[in-house]
Amino acid sequence: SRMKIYFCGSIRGGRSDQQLYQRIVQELQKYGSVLTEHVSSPELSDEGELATTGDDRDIHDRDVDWLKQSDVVVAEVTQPSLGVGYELGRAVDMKKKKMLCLFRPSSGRTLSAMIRGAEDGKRFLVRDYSEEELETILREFFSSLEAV
Ligand code: 6K6
Repeated sequence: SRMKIYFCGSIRGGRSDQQLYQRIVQELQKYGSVLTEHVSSPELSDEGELATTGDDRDIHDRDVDWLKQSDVVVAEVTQPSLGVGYELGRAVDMKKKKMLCLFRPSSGRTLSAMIRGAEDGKRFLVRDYSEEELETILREFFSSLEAV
């Protein structure tokens, strides 16, 4: 069966990278099914509102459920987000999940030590990148998984 990919990106933390999330999700769909496509939705504001959604508890419980089901977690971590940090922390404690965090130094930001410092070179990877490297980085990441 296809690989299940959980994509994390900021929602209430701020939506300024939403178009990039869309590109990432499109690219990820080449490698498996993306459980959290809505993170890239242009209809989702930084209030995280969409008429069809339930309350925050439903969102949380459903997302943690999807996180448990996923094989791989890919997070765009340039725009700081409590939700993304929480998802990454929860996923670290779920054994056997492979995680890739993508950070753009061109933003002028410095990534949280709790994310940068979680890198272990195997299960938890942090990659500094620029947008034009996206395809290459994802290709390398997914081919390294096949080799395992
Ligand atoms: C409506 C339609 C789709 O989603 C909504 C409402 N909000 C959320 N839905 C699904 N996942 C969410 C929602 N709000 C936060 N998350 C999860 O937390 C996503 O998986 C993101 O990776 C992360 C964003 O956290 P914040 O703290 O930036 O909101």
